Amino acid sequence: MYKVLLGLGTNLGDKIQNLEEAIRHIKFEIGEITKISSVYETKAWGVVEQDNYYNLVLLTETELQPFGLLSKVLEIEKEMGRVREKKWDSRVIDIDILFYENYIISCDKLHIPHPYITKRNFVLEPLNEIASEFIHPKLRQATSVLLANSKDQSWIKKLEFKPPPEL
Ligand code: PH2
Ligand code: MG
Ligand code: MG
Repeated sequence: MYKVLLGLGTNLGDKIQNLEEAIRHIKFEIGEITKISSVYETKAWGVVEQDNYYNLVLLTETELQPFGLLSKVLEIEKEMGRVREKKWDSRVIDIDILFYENYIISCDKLHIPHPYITKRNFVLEPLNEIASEFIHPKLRQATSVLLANSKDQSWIKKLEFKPPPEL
């Protein structure tokens, strides 16, 4: 079993329902979810005039290899009705592979660790909630240190809602 940290984001439609549906897909098609962060409301990063996002990070254990996992993630996004037009367009669901064990992979279609982790509090905050001591394999620093050093000034609001792991 391989430990994988995924980042989820949504800013279209019923955001809580989208997160719950994605969690259900992940559980059945990727692997058991062993940790899950709270949901964080965040301002759309890198784009203007988009609805706020709901973001969370979860830890799953899977038998899938990195590229098999990527295909599965894209399949789930598609099944949930994601249409890809412009980069960073609003989306019903985005599932990003943040870390796969301590692997470092740099290919056209797959970059692990996810290249923007350190630039985005909407990833660092929820990641810190469930994996504060996890060491970034490239930067060799713990999540808590990356968050403390983050230059992202955007606001982030932790919601009361935390998806139940038994969804
Ligand atoms: N995802 C993006 C672009 N901007 N902003 C927030 N707040 N949350 C996201 O998940 C997000 C974003 C591209 O994947
Ligand atoms: Mg993304
Ligand atoms: Mg993505």
